[in-house]
Amino acid sequence: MRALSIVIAALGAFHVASSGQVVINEVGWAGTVASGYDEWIELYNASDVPVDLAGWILVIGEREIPLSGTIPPRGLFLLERTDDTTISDVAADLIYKGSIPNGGTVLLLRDPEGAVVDSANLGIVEGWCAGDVGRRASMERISPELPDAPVAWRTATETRALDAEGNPILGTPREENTARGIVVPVAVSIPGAILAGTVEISWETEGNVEALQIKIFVLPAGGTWTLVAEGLPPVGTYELDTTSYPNGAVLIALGPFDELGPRGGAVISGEIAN
Ligand SMILES: [Ca+2]
Ligand SMILES: [Ca+2]
Repeated sequence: MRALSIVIAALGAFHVASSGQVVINEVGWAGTVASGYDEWIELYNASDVPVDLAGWILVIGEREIPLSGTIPPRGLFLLERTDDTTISDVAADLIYKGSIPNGGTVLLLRDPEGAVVDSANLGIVEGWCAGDVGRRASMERISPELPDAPVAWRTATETRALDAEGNPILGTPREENTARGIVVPVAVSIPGAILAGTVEISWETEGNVEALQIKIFVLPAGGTWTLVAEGLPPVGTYELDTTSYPNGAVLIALGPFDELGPRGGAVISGEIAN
């Protein structure tokens, strides 16, 4: 019963809906060792049918990039900036123009009807959920099922491709994200979707949970993600005081973290009504 309520909550967290289950899977916002301008982005089709990207738009900050081409079922799609040598040993699916600011921005994926079906870095005040400009490491989504949130992204630590000068890239362009291999299941529940006063959030992390700490983030309506608790045990509860947030839609993200970033998590949508 508990598991069922969790699944529903997780699906409900796709507040941006999903028409094709295409997600922004990886963002090479820091560029590469060869050039900080050599940015790249990877999309993933999490569905069992091909998706024709004609009419789709990837929004990077204020810039709109029209997409074209087809992503096969469970397939990846690589966008390289300016030319195909950005990732020198992997063929791009689409070449685009325009920069991704190192200081952070929001990426949105819009389907032909204009619906926002996914995002990356939404609700972040400054910088990025993950990635590293010093090592030119990408920001990998740890699971396509996990909605965009601070628990959904991790800095890439492995190499699967070469940049324009033949240097290894910390990232996995057009390859499955290595971060997916370290996901620890966590079940999260709240009493209901309407939240008032103090609300108990409970969670259970499965598997090898040594050296993991739970972090909880809250994204109020029209606001930004805030870390509200950290250093919590793998199984536990937390009393969230909702009265400090405005009434309206709210997302609560909870996940186990190791020293390098999130290892999984859940994003629950609710509505604050005090
Ligand atoms: Ca290439
Ligand atoms: Ca990848």
